Amino acid sequence: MSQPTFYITTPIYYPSAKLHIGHCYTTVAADTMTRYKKMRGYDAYFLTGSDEHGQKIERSAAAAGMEPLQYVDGIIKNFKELWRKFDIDYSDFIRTTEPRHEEVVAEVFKKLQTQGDIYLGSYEGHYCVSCETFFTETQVKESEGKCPDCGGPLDTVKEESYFFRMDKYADRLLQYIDEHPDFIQPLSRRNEMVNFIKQGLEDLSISRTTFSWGIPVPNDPKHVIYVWLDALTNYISALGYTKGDERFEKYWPADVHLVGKDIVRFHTIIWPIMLMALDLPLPKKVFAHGWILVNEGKMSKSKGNVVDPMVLADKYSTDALRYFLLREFIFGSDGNYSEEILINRINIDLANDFGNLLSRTTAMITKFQDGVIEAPREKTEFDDELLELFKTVPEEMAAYMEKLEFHNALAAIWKIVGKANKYIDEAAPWALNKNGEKEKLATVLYNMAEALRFSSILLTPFMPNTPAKVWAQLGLTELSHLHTWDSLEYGKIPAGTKIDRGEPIFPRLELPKDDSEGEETSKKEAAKAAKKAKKEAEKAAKKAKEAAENGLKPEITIDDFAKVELRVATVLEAEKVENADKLLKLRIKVGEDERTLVAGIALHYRPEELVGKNVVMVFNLKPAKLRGIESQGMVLAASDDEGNLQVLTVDKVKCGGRVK
Ligand code: ME8
Repeated sequence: MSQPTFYITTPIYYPSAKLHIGHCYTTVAADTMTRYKKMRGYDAYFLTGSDEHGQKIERSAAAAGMEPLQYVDGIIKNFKELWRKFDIDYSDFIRTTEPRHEEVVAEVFKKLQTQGDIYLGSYEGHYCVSCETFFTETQVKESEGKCPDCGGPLDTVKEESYFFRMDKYADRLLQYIDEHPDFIQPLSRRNEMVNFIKQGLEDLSISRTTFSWGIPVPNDPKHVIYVWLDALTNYISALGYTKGDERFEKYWPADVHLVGKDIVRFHTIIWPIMLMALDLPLPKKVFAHGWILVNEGKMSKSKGNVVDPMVLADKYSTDALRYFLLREFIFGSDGNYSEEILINRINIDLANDFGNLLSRTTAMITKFQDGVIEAPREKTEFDDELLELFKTVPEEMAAYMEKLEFHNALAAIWKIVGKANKYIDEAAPWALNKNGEKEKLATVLYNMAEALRFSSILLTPFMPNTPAKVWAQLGLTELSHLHTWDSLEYGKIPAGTKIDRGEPIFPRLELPKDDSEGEETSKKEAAKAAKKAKKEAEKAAKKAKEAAENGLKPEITIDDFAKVELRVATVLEAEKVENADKLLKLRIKVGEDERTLVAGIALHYRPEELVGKNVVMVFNLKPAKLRGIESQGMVLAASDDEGNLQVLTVDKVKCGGRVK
């Protein structure tokens, strides 16, 4: 059987912008997916590159006193350096200024023109140089003369232009979207695009005469080809389309185009229509991820809130950053970034959970078995659950990867990590050692090592460097056949393996000190902040109204939330409240404090089921009398429309712990 192929792309980035973690997000996702597919036996091809033409670049180069190509050359060097630093193992990096690309774009233009899909007309309208996008009169009216996408100034353009007949293909595209439910993802984007197409597509202006930094229109060089028509073609020019290149046959259509949500329209309307006109198959999937926000706003150079990935990479490891990007944010939704969130994620998941598992395992194998992994011998009552996860988690992770749900794939891997840490606490190898139960001890230590091997294999696509560190400490470096997907079977570590305990792989990090205190805020900044606050208040009011209409509570700030003190409480006693079907009276302990609570959960829990549980409660709720009993706080529970109710419990954090 021939090897299955997988072709994935990122957008090609503009070299005028400084790359930030938003760009790394897409690229890390594509790299992870490629590594994962390779691990599963695919011939995976990953394309990225740079989008180097257009008025924006021409202007930036002029401002820097350089020729455009000279200007972009320098920036592309930095791009490549960044990708190297993040272990981005692309198969090809395409620059739209390369002849191999320019030739294909010219050929595509000629073909579409010859078959009558491109015609010469005149364009009068609005153009945003920053977004390199044309806008219709209606769009501009709605945005009060500003760019509807970025809010920046618009140029009024009146010039002779070539047009691409988009409307001709609108029905075919709608039908395609309808017949291919997976084509545009997530679903919300798909609905948005369908509505957009149904409103009617205007013919697209695809050439410009007012600047020259672009690919000339064949036989009419006073026009340059519209930068998006040029850029989108990269996905096929890189494969040698029209050149008889076997890569085109092999990899097209693409399995996934990863894009940010701001450029979905180009990828799910213009691009598919271009492909239909070229009589080429459409990509199987366009997946739009959300934005990484800083203080709820999109990162941009003009706002000065750009987070530089090089700086972060030097401070934290790129493996940790790659993990963070794909674990913290839900691929498809927006998410807020701060250094504090990053550090917490590294500390909790990597230092505490994963790093500690390695430290504990290697420490105990060193101490109790002279640094040798022995064969598992006598079973313990705690083994089964962990061994069951070895069977189920790989497939669970694989299913999430297919759906590009990276955060869930990582959460699945963490089931093994979490369970293994709990397993240590339950099986207590130190006690087995003390009691001379060597047979069981060997089993527990072996299973801990296997948990590390399994999780490291599954983490390989996400963190290209960390697994090697684990192999080294477990003494498995030379046994590369135990690092593969196919080796995900319990019991593969040979008995007698000598481990090599090393330093913690993810040391705990300190949160940075807040140095904003004492900073002088200039009047200008204060005015700007006031304006922003007003705008935010208006936005919040609008959101609250919408939320109320949808039966939801209004949005709150983190400060609102911080007023609620949530704590872990152990239930000491529980009994029914007389003459009240739904109420249970609980005696709980929170740290040193003992309290009485009344909870409306009697239809879902028998009193004895709750005793000993660590529940989550609102600690600073004003006491209230219920059926004559003073309830000092409230137990949290989740419920759904089907009448299920479940009290929130935690199993690792001790009584008195805080919930944030
Ligand atoms: O749009 N969070 O290039 P570009 C997440 N050249 N993603 C972000 C982001 C953020 N804060 N900021 C930007 C272009 N992005 C075109 C593409 S493809 C044929 C041509 C993402 O340099 C953004 O959503 O502006 C988009 O996917 C990519 O970075 C855009 O980079």
